[in-house]
This record gives sequence, structure tokens and C-alpha cells, in this order.
Amino acid sequence: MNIVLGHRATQQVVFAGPFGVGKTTALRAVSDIPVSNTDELSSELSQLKNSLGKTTTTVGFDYGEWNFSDGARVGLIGLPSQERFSAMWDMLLPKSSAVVLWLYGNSDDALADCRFWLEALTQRQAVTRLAVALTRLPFDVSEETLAPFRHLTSLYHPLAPVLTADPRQPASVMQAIMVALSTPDAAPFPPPATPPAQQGKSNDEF
Ligand SMILES: Nc1nc2c(ncn2[C@@H]2O[C@H](COP(=O)(O)OP(=O)(O)O)[C@@H](O)[C@H]2O)c(=O)[nH]1
Ligand SMILES: [Mg+2]
Repeated sequence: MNIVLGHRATQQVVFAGPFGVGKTTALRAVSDIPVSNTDELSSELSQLKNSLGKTTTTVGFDYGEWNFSDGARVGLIGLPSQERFSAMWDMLLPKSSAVVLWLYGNSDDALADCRFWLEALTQRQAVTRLAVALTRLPFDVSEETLAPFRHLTSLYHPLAPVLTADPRQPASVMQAIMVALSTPDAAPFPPPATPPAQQGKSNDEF
């Protein structure tokens, strides 16, 4: 495998979101270089009922690259999901050109996850260009399903789009990247004064 030392990309798009949602999958779907991947076998994960069959977790970050049709290179970074690796979030998020926040659209935890990550991004000045991508939803999902996500996201960035996307489909991932990069630049709001309760949710349960 080629080792990537530095990069040629002029913009960097970060994929963030909960464990198993599809960040590594999305990166692999569109990267035109071999993805540098830091997934490691996790004995903790294989014992967990809700590990969704995954036995590996990203402990550093994934890196790939993608070409715009005009030849511009975009670096793609997949963040580790777990909060215990948040030093990576601190390092990578403030320098990002845009963020795609991947969420499980079909999960009861999705709004809590969305809030958790929007807070984490805001704390690291990473909501200026943002797209929220909901996975595992039908193509013709109702506006009613998307509305709570649109509302919550708008509290952090008034113009950030919320879309449905499939991390396994290159065209879908490309669309999410393009939408994130072209989010109208708006001065991000300060985070809500009293963030809604996390309802006991921990993002570091693995
Ligand atoms: N059925 C279904 N599976 C998906 C979808 N998106 C991702 N996956 C699967 O979920 C898993 C995601 O794993 P991975 O990309 O390693 O997750 P990460 O922890 O976010 O990097 C892979 O097995 C994907 O094939 C989806 O929309 N539908
Ligand atoms: Mg991963």
C-alpha cells in the first residue's frame, strides 16, 4: 500500500458520526487512492450485542482522496467515533473545509446523536460548512421524518442541509460531499445556551 505522507488536496472534508454508521464505507466508496485505514480489531466490540456485527473500530482516522471534475483534489477524513479518541477530533475538525455528519436515520437515538455531534463540531469551529446525511432511510422518506433533524441542525447552522444518503453508493456519497462543500457560508450560531439534555446517552460506550 502507498503510504500517504502529507497530501495534495486543497480542501478537506471530514466524515463524522456514530460508530458503524458508514464513515469508512463512504470513504472507500469514493476515494480514488487506497484508503489509509486505522480500523483495529476490538475484543470489546465483538462481545457487545449492539455492535451490529462489526468487530473493528477506527482508532486513528481514515484518509482518502477524491477528484472534482475540474481536477481539484479533496482530502477525505473519517473520524474515529468514540469520544475517547477526541484528541483526533480536536486536531482534524478545526482545519476542515466541510463536514458531512452521518447519522442513522432509522434509529431512536438519531436525534440524540445529532445533538451530540453538532455540539462536538461547534466546540471545534466545524459547523461553517456542514451537511447532515441520514442513512438507512427510503429514498422517498417523508418531510415529517426529516423535520426534527432540520430543526435541530438549524439551531447550529441556519442553512446547513439535511439529506438522505447511502454510504455504500458512490453517487450518494459524492452528493453529500458536494452539498457540504457548497453550504452557504453563514456565521455559525453560538451553541444553544442550555443544550438539550443528552438523556444519559454516552458516545463512548464501546
Ligand atoms: N443496510 C445498510 N447498511 C449500511 C448502510 N450504510 C452503511 N451500511 C453498512 O454499515 C456498515 C458501516 O461500517 P463502517 O463504514 O465501518 O462504519 P464507521 O464506523 O462509521 O466507519 C458497513 O457494513 C456498511 O455496509 C445503509 O444505508 N444500509
Ligand atoms: Mg470507521
